[in-house]
Amino acid sequence: MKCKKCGAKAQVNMRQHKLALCKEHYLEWMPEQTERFIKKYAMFTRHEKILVAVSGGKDSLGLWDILTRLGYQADGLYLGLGIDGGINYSRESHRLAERFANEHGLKLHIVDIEKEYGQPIPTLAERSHRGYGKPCAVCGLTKRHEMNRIARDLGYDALATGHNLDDEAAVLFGNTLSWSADFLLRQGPVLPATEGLARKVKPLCRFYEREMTAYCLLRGIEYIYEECPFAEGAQSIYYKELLNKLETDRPGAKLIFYLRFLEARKSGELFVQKDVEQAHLHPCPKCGQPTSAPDLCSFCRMIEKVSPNV
Ligand code: Q46
Ligand code: ZN
Ligand code: ZN
Repeated sequence: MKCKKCGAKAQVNMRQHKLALCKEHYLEWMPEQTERFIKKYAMFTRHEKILVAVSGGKDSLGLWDILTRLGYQADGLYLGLGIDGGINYSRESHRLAERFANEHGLKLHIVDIEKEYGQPIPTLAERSHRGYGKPCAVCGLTKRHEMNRIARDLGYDALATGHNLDDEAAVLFGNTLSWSADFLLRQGPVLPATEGLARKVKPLCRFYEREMTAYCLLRGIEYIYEECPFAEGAQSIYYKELLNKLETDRPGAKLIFYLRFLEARKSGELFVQKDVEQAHLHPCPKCGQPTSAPDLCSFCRMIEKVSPNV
């Protein structure tokens, strides 16, 4: 297989795009494409300050690297969840995130959940009795709350996460199976800012997971290979496997599934945009983030329940 641009030996073959590229051209192609998506979906401009949620994995570090190479003002945010799982997961991911920041002279904000709220995620989950023995519900709630808090308090214009096409297609697949209209309406490359909530953007949403892996390997970015130990058995992983089977037989199927959804939603043919939910939101009296609950938001309620003195 030869590079389509220079004829040298190709390092990455993307059947889904009918495109093979050598290392040099692949490392040019990824930022070019990212820039195209950022503009197409009007995610942010060069004058805006971006906060990248960095987990130490390939997607978030790859995203941070690409945005920096493109000349965007992008700082990082690492959330220390306090997850060990026998593999030192949080400590190792923290080390890699910090190492990347230091090597590239970038600013990384660090929030340690245990220091901030008295308990690491697994203990918060256990004590609040949420999530049927898995900490993921509490972890997701906490991550959303903290990312938004930091983005807002420190005056960032947008919060960027490293969700790739495999992540987005799996979520879309799950939401389609249950026709969850509210979730379908909110899924997309950009979620505009609303009162108390930062704009959220996903610049990698059109890249396959293997494209991100190839990018990090060819760029020499050291990232944590292990998934969070609690991810095992997650429904999203099962959906990813199903979609991968489909993709093997029909290269490009995952991308078409996601892109056609975005088109259908934009055209308004399949989904009717409604603003009802927005009307019921009010700021949480404790943290100020919008909530539809009558009093405190779910995050503050969870923290109160677990540690009444915080
Ligand atoms: S939610 Fe669950 Fe993830 Fe949190 S506890 Fe791990 S698997 S990190 S994306
Ligand atoms: Zn080439
Ligand atoms: Zn609150």
